[in-house]
Amino acid sequence: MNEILLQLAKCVEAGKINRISPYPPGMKDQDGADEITRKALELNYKPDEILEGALIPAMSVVGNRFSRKEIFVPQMLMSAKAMSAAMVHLKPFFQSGETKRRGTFIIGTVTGDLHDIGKNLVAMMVEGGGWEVIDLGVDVSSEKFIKAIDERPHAVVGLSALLTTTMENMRKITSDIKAKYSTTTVLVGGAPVTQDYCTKIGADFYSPDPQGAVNYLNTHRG
Ligand code: B1M
Repeated sequence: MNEILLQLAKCVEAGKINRISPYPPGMKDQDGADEITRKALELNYKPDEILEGALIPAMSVVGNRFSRKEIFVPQMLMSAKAMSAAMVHLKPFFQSGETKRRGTFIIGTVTGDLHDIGKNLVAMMVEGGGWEVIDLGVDVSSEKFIKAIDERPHAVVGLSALLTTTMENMRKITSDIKAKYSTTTVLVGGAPVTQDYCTKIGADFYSPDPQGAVNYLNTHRG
């Protein structure tokens, strides 16, 4: 891999956001994902080259380390933040349509549920996997999901729930979505959710962690 892309990938893997960020201590006073992405664009690297050649592989390394329990939520959050700092510079190119994304992923925490830490991680990792992400936030009803799908009918949908009570709302949301858009793929996740539950409610895929969702999207839809 080219030197500057390697440097950028290293920042994302380590969670080095920008020069002033004190984390990780071993990279103090060094440029972070923010500065290096800006530099790469100034050197005429293409946004998709930066995304595909540095950010996506780095986030994939991070996601796999998290799945193997080699790192934990705080480290993964720092990596996701470093990736977001890089994406700030790339987003204008993607939004202008100059550079293509792999697809659109609509995500939200289901009706009645206000937990968003896991959902945000999934959103960040999927964005790091090269997808456009529409984050509908928390306490999201069937109507709100369907309105978002109306606007992007080819999108894949992700539902997150953290409570055994609100998990039941996944069933209704999945069936409401499927009633209107039978071919829309619905992914489910969150601490109380299981593969068995996913199958029972007619959702398409269950992942216990963000990387599983990214792998599924990139293998089956990307
Ligand atoms: Co709440 N809470 N909480 N809470 N809370 C839990 C979930 C609980 C297990 C704590 C406990 O009692 N031990 C319990 C649920 C019990 C149950 O239903 N079985 C609980 C409760 C009861 C409640 C309240 C009802 C408390 C009350 O008011 N009496 C209340 C409910 C509010 C509501 O939602 N309506 C409540 C409120 C809150 C806070 C607001 C204070 C806060 C949320 C802040 C926020 O999210 N902004 C909070 C928190 C922080 C927690 C705990 C401590 C941590 C949750 C978390 O963020 N985990 C939690 C106890 C615990 O887990 N130790 C607890 C870290 C996060 C990275 O993991 O969200 O599981 P997680 O996401 C993972 C995976 O599940 C997966 O990827 C992530 C990374 O691996 N994943 C997906 C998630 N979504 C996915 C989607 C996918 C794929 C993977 O595809 C689409």
